[in-house]
Amino acid sequence: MINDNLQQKLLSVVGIFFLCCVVSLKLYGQKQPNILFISIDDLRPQLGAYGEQQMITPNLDALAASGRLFERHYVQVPTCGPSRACLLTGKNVIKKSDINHHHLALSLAGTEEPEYPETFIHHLKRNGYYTVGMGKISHNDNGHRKHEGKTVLELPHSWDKFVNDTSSPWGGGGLHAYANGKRRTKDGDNPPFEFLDVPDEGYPDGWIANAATQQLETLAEQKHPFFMAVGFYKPHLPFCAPKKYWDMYDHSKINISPNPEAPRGVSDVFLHNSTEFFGQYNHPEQGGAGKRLSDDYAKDIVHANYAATTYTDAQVGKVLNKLKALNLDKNTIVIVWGDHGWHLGDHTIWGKHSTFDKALNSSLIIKTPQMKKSGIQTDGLVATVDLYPTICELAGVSVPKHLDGKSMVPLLNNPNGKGKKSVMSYWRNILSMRTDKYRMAVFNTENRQEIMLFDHRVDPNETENLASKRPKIVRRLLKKIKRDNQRFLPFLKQKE
Ligand SMILES: [Ca+2]
Repeated sequence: MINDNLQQKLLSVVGIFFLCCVVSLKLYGQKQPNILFISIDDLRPQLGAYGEQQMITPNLDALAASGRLFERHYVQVPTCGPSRACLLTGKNVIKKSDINHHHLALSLAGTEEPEYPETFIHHLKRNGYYTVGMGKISHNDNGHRKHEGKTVLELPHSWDKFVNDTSSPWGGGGLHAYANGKRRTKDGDNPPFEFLDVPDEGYPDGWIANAATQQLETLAEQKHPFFMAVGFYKPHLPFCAPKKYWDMYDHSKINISPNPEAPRGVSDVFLHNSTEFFGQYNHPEQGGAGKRLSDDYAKDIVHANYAATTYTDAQVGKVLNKLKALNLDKNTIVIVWGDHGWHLGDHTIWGKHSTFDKALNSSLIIKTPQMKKSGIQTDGLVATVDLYPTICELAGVSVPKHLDGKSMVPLLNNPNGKGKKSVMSYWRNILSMRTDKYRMAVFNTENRQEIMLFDHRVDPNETENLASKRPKIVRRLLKKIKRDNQRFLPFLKQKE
């Protein structure tokens, strides 16, 4: 028997509990976080925060110091469009034809609104978020494409608003841009880098930063939580920025790649001739697979890449400072994502499009309000497809079924937590898998199989292929690749 006094006490406790629930839900409702998503084109993990002493990236470093830096974030495809498609849909590519810059936009532009969300942005929009984008997010630099004679959004149902300032010298967008409204042309004189003495708005990312800060002022007045995506173009080729960013670096102290030679024992199928770099820009020297450039010219290019990265860092700083000035930083999640890595002469490659770590490992920083253990980086393995469920969890919205990724929130809460056991990446006839210790890539056609294996515990720069020396590990990892991937290269052979 419960006496009256105890019963009253119990009822009071239950009442207080329910009141607390209602109050906290209300508070939660009011405080549903905003999300600022910044994508930076071709940003390899080359920031001061990643231990790159030469880099001048104070704004991204400060973000990492108050958020979580992911040291081992791997993209699924080492090129712009497909990597962004994996980010946006939370799904791996399933066939070689998916590896096309316009694959996602071609499948979505002009379509009716589907029941299953077209992207995570669409999902946020359906769940109370006001969504706004600008710059290079899906693939095209202004978020639009031609479809049946009309200009339509690449992601037709994801955006409440897509900002594209056509009054800019480039008429909006800004991919492959030079100063004064010029762009790379098919047969023209296209220098790989340019540093004119112009203000930040002399190149397109200055315009993107201004659009983003103006947009934040509008968003600060709105009641709905917002998702804002800002897509910066640099350091994608051509490496361009106002001259002051070039001048910040002492040219004599620029280091070239620590692993400029092709790795020992690696088949040619894993190397390439850097056709984007050598084919689309004019150079005083010509390189190619297995052929190094002179150290002097390599130094010029590395210097240019660093300066273009510093320029973008400064634009990111403008956006983050505005977020703070508007007092939005207290309730805004900030994510900075690089769409893939880049070989700055590593392995004789100048560009992306490879299945080495240098092309697949890219920058990722996430900062959430009231983050625990902020400023401590994590070496847990994560994949780009993991961002979709991560963002859903942070935003407090449901996670759709059939995603290929896994939430990174445990690593946001505890940098020492465990990441994934492996991350798979895809490129033409190659599957490449990163585990805690190894990277193994398999080139596979119906007539030929080639394998490369690197032990990252002793060879982080991937200089020696160990596939023939470690047959047991190759067998084990090949089995795992076969098990984890059944769609992309379905005829993958098992080594006996
Ligand atoms: Ca890119």
